[in-house]
Amino acid sequence: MNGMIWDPRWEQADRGTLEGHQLELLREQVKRCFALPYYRRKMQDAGLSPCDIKSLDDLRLLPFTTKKDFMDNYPFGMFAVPLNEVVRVQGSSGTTTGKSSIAGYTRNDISTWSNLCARLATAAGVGSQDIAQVSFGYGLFTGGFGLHGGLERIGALVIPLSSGNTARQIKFMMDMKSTALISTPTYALRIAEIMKEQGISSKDLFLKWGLFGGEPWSEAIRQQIDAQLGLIATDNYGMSEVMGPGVSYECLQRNGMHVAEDHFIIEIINPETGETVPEGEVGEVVLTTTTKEAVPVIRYRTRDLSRILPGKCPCGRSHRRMEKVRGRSDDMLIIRGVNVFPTQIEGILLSIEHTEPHYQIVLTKRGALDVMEIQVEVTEEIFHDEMRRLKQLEEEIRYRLKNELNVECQVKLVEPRSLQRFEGKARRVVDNR
Ligand code: DLL
Repeated sequence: MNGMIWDPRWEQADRGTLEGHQLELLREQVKRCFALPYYRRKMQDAGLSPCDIKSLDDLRLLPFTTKKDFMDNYPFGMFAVPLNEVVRVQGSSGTTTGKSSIAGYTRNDISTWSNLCARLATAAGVGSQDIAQVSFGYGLFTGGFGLHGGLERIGALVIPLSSGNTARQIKFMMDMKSTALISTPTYALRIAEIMKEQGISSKDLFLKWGLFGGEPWSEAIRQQIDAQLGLIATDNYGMSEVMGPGVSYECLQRNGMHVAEDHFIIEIINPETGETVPEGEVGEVVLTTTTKEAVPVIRYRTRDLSRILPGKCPCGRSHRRMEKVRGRSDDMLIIRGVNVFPTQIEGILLSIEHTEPHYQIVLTKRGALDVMEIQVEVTEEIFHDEMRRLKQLEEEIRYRLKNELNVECQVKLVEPRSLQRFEGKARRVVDNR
């Protein structure tokens, strides 16, 4: 299935044109950054001046930018224009550090951002005839305002509900006949759960498209959302330091997220050495903006792990695709020497019958040993079943995790609806070590 393309000139540009454009923009941006004390110091420390950037490969000479740089220069130290040219700030959700990094936008930046979110919405199937319910939080978080701008730009009817008050979300979906839902995947599942409690099925709704992002989610969760809400769920990715949503997005082929390469340059590096990994290998995503005015960023280390997918996408977009993000390198759990991501655990849990997509990973220490307990809700039906069946289920989960991920863990089946629910991004791991 292929939908429309919002900006065919750039989304379908051939590689040569695209790379020529990237280089031209990069050189201009490096010049602009050199005028900033923050970047000038970093570049001078590396013995570089803007004229050293002669090819796209020379990007590798430039120093990285990290979240810490945003923190150290909080709130406006990374801004490249006078504050009177900045029309808005947004910020990160602060889940990692508890502190927000502040991103600023000029009037042009806001326009570019809306355009990029218009691309992602179009790629996900949405058009001017759609009624789009935005259930991302509005506020500093970039999800709400970002998608809002893009959806308005394509002419969809936008309902800016923000997240929360799930019963009202469902009422609006029915009353207004919303055709697109925009939220975190976690919140989409929560909406589906409350619908079930209220005896409402996807057939009572009008949803066709689901635009989800902001956190890692497995293919197994996607299938559940598709089925429970009766829509086509697509993934999209971004972070406030770089822009917000709109950095990369899936088309209806749902086989990786097209990176908006006319605005961002993507690199995949080995997080330990900082070197670029061979094409197609998994590593840390590093992004450079090429058109942002207020807060241009050079080689931002996202900590997110992904890879560039080979081959062309049948949708006709030429921009390269990155694989669904597995998680942040800081989310990776190391349990008795074995590395594992919560999304991998999620994939296995959901492939087992009688489990619900609500789980929590609790880490504790017993002496020097790490102990991982996986608490997972089971279906109503099995919860009231005999002990033997519950024990079997527990055993099956433990066996699959050991067999497929090589992790030893304890499994605790818990009552339906007993674990915490989230209206934005989920927090799956409780670390009591
Ligand atoms: O989450 C921006 C966004 C909003 C993207 C809505 C898509 C939709 P931050 O709050 O700054 O910005 O968090 C950025 O969230 O570095 C990833 O670790 C994670 N993340 C965002 N989208 C995805 C995704 C927004 N599709 C951080 N898959 C990023 C996996 C994601 N992780």
